[in-house]
Amino acid sequence: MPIGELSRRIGVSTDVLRKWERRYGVLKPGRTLGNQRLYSQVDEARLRLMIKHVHGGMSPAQAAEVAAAARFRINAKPLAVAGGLTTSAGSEMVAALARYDETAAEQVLEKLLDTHPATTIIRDVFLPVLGEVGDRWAQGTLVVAQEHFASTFIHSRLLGMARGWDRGLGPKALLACPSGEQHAMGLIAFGIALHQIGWRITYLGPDTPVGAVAEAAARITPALIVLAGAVAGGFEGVGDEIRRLSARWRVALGGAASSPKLAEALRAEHLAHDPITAAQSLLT
Ligand code: B12
Repeated sequence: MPIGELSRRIGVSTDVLRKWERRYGVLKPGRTLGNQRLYSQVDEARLRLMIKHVHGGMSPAQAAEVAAAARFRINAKPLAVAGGLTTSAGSEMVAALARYDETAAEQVLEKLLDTHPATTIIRDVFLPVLGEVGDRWAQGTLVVAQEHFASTFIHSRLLGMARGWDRGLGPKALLACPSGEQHAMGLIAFGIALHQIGWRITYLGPDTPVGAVAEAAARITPALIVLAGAVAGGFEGVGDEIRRLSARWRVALGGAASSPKLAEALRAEHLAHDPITAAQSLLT
């Protein structure tokens, strides 16, 4: 990332960053072909550690030394989703869930987990299964009870895969669905993928007033806030509040309730594509 972006994420001016780089060697930027400095997630992690130690009472020089010596493991590789799943796992899972057979659905999942990364399973099995369940419910070939059973199964497994997503040293993302919005699974999938590329996730869940999101943001100072929803018109009712939020924070909108035009009107970014691809796009 360029220095301006790093400065915005960390909340330290570009002048100070340049000074720290010169004086303490805490940053090791790469260069573009045009010789512009480009900072990595590891640079960001070092800075965050340095700032933490400065706040803890160390001198900047000492804090920089500790941060420079620290070892970080940030997974900045593209997510392991290439290739995709071409098995019949999705249909087997839908069939098991339609007959309320949780054990059989779990067995399908367990087998997949032996051989595929979570993000592949989410993108190529969970999301299509949810789509199919929804379509079949709309067509009347699945009843509400089956739809709820299937959604709850996937919801709980997604939350299981999400455990520990607040750990690490990467930038923080604050995720929530606005008031009245219950469709949270796309957002959880997005958080799981984002964590895999190094971010730390704070998840407030469905039906969260935008004021509560602002309150949490003031406490955790996220580098990004993502609001997501599936119900058409879901963001419009809270448009003014979202605009206020975007005046202070980097805000992005995702899910079917968002569009590039709406996001622009709310001074937010629009996250296009499915949650996994959208998370991946934040690498660049
Ligand atoms: C599960 C589900 C529910 C569950 C949600 C539980 C939960 N914990 O999430 C429950 C039962 C609560 C529910 C309730 C309702 N639902 Co519902 N639900 C679904 C269902 C079956 C799956 C939704 C889902 O999670 N899909 C997985 C996501 C990832 O896929 P997706 O929604 O297609 O999203 C795509 C993109 O938008 C994007 N994306 C989605 N989220 C995000 C987030 C980020 C950050 C990013 C980058 C991208 C992204 O990724 C996907 C593409 O890969 C869909 C059917 C369907 N076809 O999708 C209906 C659906 C979304 N529901 C619908 C409706 C109408 C309702 C109800 C109004 C029904 C009712 N009469 O009560 C209520 C409203 C509740 C509310 N106020 O929010 C409609 C929405 C129509 C619309 N656009 O307005 C759908 C499409 C069903 C339909 N065919 O009519 N629902």
